[in-house]
Amino acid sequence: MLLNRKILTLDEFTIQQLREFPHATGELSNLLRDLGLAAKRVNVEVNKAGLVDILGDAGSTNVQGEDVKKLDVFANDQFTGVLRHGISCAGIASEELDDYVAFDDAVSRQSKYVCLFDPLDGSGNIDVNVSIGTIFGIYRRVTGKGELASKADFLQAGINQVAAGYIVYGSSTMLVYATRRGVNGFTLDPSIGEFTLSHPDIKCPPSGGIYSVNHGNFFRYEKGVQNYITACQKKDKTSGGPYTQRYIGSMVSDVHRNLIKGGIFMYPGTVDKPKGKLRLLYECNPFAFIVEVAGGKATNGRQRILDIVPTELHQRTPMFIGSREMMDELEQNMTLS
Ligand code: P6P
Repeated sequence: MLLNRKILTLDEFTIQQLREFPHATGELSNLLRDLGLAAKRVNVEVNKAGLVDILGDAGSTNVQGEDVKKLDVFANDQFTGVLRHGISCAGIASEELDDYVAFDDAVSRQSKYVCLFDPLDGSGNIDVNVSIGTIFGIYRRVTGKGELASKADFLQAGINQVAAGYIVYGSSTMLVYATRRGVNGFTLDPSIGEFTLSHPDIKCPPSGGIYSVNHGNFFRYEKGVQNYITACQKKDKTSGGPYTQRYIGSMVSDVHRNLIKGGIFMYPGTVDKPKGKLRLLYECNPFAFIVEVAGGKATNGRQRILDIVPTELHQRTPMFIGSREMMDELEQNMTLS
């Protein structure tokens, strides 16, 4: 039963979904509400990043060997904190933390989910005011309720995700999340401080005219990828083009745009970095889940992203994701070469 209002908040939407599953415990709704709360707190700091000395390196470097910006640390603390003090999460893994964290208290030990996230992806763009984002994936734990979460809970194939989503801190702040029932987008309404349903039932167009890739690495990509990029540049009206190249350098923004408008995002491996740059567990798996539910595809060039069985928390993978027909054309080029 839809409430007698057009605008649903995130909480109202998740509770409405819950009402359709009487046996559901409400833990997933609680977890999504917790993530929404942390996102609102991060959004406040992101919006004023240029005004206070929250910019600049925190002096440390994270497991990726990258300079850590203070906002990275703040965002990580916010998402870790709300999940630790919630009632739905047994533990977390984060781009900013060397290892996973099992929440060792009686309530968390009884929780049935674990959450993996990149608290602030694209943080290199903070200082130049380019949009950045948070990416998260939610899994049912494989260890028993009452036990401490273990690494096995986090090293699950992406196909096991119960839900996945992202927040994009851009011209407006949006939270998009997917369950197997669909993908829905919520825009933060500052007047009431709530995420409100703005993009119901998002579908990825089967094709599009946007391709996103870092051209600077073109001659380091394998031949099939080079051939596909060249084919994108040669598209004309008779072959479904011309295509446009759009690459912000912030995965959340690039993939979000392509999800809505249709397109393909590529972060291929290179000669010197065959696994590419992007992280499987908390960058690629969540987006692969979301885009597949919306009707698109996501592979590492040879295998479905969601089928990859992880061996390490921070392992990298080449990433190709987007509209189904564009992905099929890419795969044909990679097979032929
Ligand atoms: P490059 C940001 O650092 C990030 O992880 C993604 O958000 C983005 O798509 C990618 O790296 C950009 O990497 O090497 O093209 O600058």
